[in-house]
Amino acid sequence: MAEAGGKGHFIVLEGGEGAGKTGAIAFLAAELGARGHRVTVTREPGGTPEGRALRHLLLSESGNDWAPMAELLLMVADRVQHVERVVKPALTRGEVVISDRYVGSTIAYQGGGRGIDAALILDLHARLLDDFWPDLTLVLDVPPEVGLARSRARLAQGAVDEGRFEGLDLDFHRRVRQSFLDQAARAERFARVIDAGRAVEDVQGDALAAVLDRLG
Ligand code: Z5A
Repeated sequence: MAEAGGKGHFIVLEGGEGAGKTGAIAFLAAELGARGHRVTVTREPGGTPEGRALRHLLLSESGNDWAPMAELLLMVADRVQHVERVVKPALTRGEVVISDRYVGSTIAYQGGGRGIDAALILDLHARLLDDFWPDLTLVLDVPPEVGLARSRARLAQGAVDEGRFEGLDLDFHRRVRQSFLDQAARAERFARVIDAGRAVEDVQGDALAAVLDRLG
């Protein structure tokens, strides 16, 4: 397994809908910046111009009905472009890269959620991405009922609708959550689960402590 290379650090935040990743990433970027780190904030899908086109195809609700394998390959295509064009160059420059989602999401959504064999996803990751893994993955864990309610409340306030996954049934989201927890249990050293059902300040404080611990 190749860990994130170069001089920088590759940090990933994972979790179900409405877990609080976006807010936590903004907080982490500000805190690390204040400590003198150069930080690149990015996301999947959509961390590159090419990936933004894929993100629209994958997440907009406008009639797209991807077969699970096609959805998987588009997620992987986005990741290859993202790692080659954004993540690795920033790590080579010595930056801390914080990504909103990575391969853990593919294992959770296309694996746990859609039912694709996780071994195939890991094999694709090994072959196409040279088994490139983050230095630290934080799983923000919240029951899907809570996370989906947060996302819907935000949508009601006029957020852009990218609801193709949010619209799936609760069982789908429960399988996604379980997959994240299973992944974290298997990769204990590089993955931390954070209870994201608590107050924002507590969640973000724990995330920062875990990142500072990993950065040494
Ligand atoms: N996907 C996939 O299937 N396969 C893959 O390989 C990859 C992705 C990479 C887009 O991801 C979709 O892509 C995703 C899986 C799929 N599924 N969906 N949908 P995304 O990360 O862009 O979308 P998201 O998970 O829906 O993002 P989100 O709803 O924005 O969640 P978040 O970033 O974790 O949460 P947030 O924006 O920080 O917070 C959401 C709201 O909750 C907001 O109003 C906050 O103020 C509120 N919030 C946050 N924390 C709290 C606490 N602690 N208390 C109360 N309220 C809170």
